[in-house]
Amino acid sequence: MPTAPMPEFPAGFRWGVSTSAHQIEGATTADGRGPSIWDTFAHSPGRISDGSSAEVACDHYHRHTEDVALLAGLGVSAYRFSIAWPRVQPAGAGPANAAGLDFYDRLADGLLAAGIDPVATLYHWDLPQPLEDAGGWLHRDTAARFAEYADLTAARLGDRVRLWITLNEPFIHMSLGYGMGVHAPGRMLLFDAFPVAHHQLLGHGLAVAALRARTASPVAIANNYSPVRVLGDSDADRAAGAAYEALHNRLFTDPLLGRGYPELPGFDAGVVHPGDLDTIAAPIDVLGVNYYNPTGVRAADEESPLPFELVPLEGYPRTAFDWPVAPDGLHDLLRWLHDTYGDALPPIEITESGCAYDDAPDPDGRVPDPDRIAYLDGHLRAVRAAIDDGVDVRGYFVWSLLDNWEWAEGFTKRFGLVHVDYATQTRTPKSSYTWLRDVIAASRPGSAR
Ligand code: PNW
Repeated sequence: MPTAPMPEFPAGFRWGVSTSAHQIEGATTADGRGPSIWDTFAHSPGRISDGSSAEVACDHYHRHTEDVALLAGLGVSAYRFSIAWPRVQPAGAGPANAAGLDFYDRLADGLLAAGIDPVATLYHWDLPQPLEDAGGWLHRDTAARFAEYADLTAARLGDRVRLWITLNEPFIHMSLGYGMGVHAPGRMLLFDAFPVAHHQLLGHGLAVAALRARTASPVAIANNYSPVRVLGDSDADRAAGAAYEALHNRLFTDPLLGRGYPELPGFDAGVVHPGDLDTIAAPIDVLGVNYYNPTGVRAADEESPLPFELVPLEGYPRTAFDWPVAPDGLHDLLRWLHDTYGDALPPIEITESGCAYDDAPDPDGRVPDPDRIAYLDGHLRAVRAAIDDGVDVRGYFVWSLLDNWEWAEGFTKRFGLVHVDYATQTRTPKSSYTWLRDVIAASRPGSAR
């Protein structure tokens, strides 16, 4: 699909792709790995739309060499993967399981040999089940356990990981995992899930300190953000927009950047101990931004338990997930972060951006995905426009390298630049892979553009 030439990105701009351990690795009992909350959740009837689990997934645990070759072929300068806590500490506590860390050792070495920076996320939602049995992220002690795990992992990989990311999307983990029960661990606590926010942030702050003691590499967190579109122009609509803004965009950012918690109805400050806010506000080097779409918000009915109502946005094309395709939302979001946090805002890297479509091989064995090309083209231009506005964006990671196990949606949503036939584990680069490869190559210094 022809697109106009991509505008230039600053020298040193980091091009990458992202994955997460539980969505691609499989091998869930290999080499001493313990069970995570997602193993338990997927084996509970009715939780996953296609009844699948991630026991095999993309079998990346055994095929990482082939997958690193796909990364090298794409020409990315970085690869963001996550480390499975239950491989490193099968019971969530105690000494490191060396065999589990060996896998990430091989992966990091393979990446470095291919000239690709390893970017490691410590926690992409796969809590060791024994920690959930003890209360999970509702329990303050989980934050200390997380820092211990960070220390063990950095002791082994600290010399090779080029950027550490503590948590992935703590908002989604809290809201879908503990608030609404549609993700693991499947708890439906609504606003009683707020302690999960604080304990994740506390774990982040403690892990930053643990990482600083082990490595000189930069440290980040990956938050997801959704620019708020207020529908309606009453004071009640605007108040609803502000409430949703506080919940989705500020709850996990204000305290990180030294502002304490935003006002939130139902937030019980009793879990916040003296000193916690200082721990949480430990300086980070990069803010990871995961962006998928904006959110339409208006005032809720009187009877609603929520201080807002979420409304589907009209007038946008939609992905196979029914999410609106809105590159303008990414531009708005980056400006919002810049305007809201000013000098407190560290440099940004887009740590996830991508889309699901029903991609399938054609009779010639190719996988054309013009909608994904249009999606990436639009979102990269939005990043470029934000840079022109003065926002310091240093990198862009596509979600995802491979089609993979999309949590409660099982194998039904394909986000990859590379198609995976799960029956045979055959990988087929889609047309978006070739397109992105060419965009990256054209952006390299010295390329004839
Ligand atoms: C992110 N929402 O999750 C995750 O970091 C990835 O693991 C996941 O595969 C990817 O986005 C695509 O879903 C999200 O409901 C899950 O708004 C749900 C939402 C957003 C992000």
